[in-house]
Amino acid sequence: MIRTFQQHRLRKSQLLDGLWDFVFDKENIGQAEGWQNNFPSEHDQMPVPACWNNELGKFDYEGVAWYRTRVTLDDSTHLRLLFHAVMGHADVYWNGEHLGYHYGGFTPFDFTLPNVPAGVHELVIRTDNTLTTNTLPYHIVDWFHYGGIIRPVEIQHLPDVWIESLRLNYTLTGESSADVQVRLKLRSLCDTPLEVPISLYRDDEIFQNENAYLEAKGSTEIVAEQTWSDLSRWETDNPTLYMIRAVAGDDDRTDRIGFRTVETRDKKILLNGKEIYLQGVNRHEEHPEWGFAFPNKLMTKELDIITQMGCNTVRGSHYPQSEYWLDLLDEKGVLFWSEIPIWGAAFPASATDDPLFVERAQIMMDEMIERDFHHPSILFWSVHNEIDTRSQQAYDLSIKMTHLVRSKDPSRLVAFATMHPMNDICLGLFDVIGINYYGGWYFGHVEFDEMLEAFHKRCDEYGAADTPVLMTEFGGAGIQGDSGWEPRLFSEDYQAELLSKSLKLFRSDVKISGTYVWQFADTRGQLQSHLPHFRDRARSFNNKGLVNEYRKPKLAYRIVKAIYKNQQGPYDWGSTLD
Ligand code: ADA
Repeated sequence: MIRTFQQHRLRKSQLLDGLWDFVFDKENIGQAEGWQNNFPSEHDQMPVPACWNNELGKFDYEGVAWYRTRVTLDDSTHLRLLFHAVMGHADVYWNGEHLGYHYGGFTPFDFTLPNVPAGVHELVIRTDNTLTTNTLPYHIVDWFHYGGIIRPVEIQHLPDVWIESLRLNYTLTGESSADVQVRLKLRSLCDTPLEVPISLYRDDEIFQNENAYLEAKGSTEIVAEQTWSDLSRWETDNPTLYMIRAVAGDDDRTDRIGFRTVETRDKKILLNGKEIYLQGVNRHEEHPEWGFAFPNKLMTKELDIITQMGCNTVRGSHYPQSEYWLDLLDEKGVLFWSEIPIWGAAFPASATDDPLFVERAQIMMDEMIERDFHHPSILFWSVHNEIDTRSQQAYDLSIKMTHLVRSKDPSRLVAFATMHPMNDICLGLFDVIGINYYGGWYFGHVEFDEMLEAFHKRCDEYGAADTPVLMTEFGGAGIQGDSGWEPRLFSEDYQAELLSKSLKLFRSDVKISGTYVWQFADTRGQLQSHLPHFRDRARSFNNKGLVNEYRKPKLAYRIVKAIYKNQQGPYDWGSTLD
């Protein structure tokens, strides 16, 4: 399942999950040798979706790899090939013909093939997960950069007229009423003009019927505007959701929406007009056995573990997470911070001058917003993490990215995470500021007090006096099982103490509106023996998780839970830290 609900009842769709033929192309000769037509006879097999690095003998391969599968059609049909996520560069071939290229990793792309004859067809994909100076992420990055087809590939059978997109925009006009605008984009694959009946449904009740006329191979857009009443707001403790469905002739599409407002005032974040304090964790969608191809089944448990510790929010560090996860957040009323993988701690300011880098960032951001627009759980679109926001280059990039986000979706807050809070020149450009600060780990002790005071003054000077501030990262490593009588670096005790002290400090600062602990679970680091980076990562993991990589709790989980749930008792470190 891509989503937690059925998206199509009329449109036939099938996931091409399973074992595909697979071969590495270490010398990058496949295209020159025409592997798209002549797939090497000596090949392996690889599950789809999956990351190749999780299979034996393929752990640290970065580079080009080819996949092949066959699709058998009983009847001639129009097809849509939908790739939910392929890491890096992807070239897609259908019976040897190049359908197109996509660069990305965590967002979907598709191809439409009209009038495909019955029979057996060959689908070949060339992927390349190589990181360079203009990829997202940059080639030095603090997580394991897996390769492969990480999310399902779907084939959909399209009728002559199909629904290309369904978009619902709304403005809340009262406690339970909204002005709603539904935009439906239709496309025709037919050689002659056509008329199709359209029906729009709210929770299975029709609210609009009309006909659409399409020229031969043409497209059209239907816009329906209505006032809806009797609506319940999507609240964290009562996350009411509404299904919205469009039927156009023989095609249909369902999506889901929740009605809520999000805004900021006097450094506070307001959900449905009420101030909300955010208690969260950073989550990589990663697991040592599955890499980025995180199974749906584990997401349910993951979210239970997160909500049981008193979290009302998750930061999707550092890339667009799967739609299934976002659906679960919508259903549980958990707020989400969504971002693209501009992870800048290791790159020079000049790296963002490269127009290809900027273009890739804009496309990825655009695709993420396009895909996830309806999720009520998403409050923040975050445009970059830890780039050199002291520089003019970062300022210019921030202008471009914030313009893009605001033009695509003015209904949410535009955010970023800074690692240079004291010298940041971009503070005034955003709706929300995130601070990543590793006092007590990479440097010094947990002494944020003075720094925060000076930072708040800087915000006043840079036009961000009223902008909410979130602590988007803080923490330290604790190796699960390493506990003792004293809080030594890398022990569970040190990590727990550091987080406890940090949280108490942040929570006592009225100018901070929330905290995201770094991080929910231990994650594989980019550590490879031939590379010089991150050599302080014990076990080749980033060990700052509240739970280990198999989601087993550390002491820090219980400490943070006690603080987030305002519990007193054995897990309250209380005055021993002062
Ligand atoms: C940064 C970064 C994280 C992680 C963290 C750490 O703040 O954003 O991805 O690398 O540091 O563990 O050092």
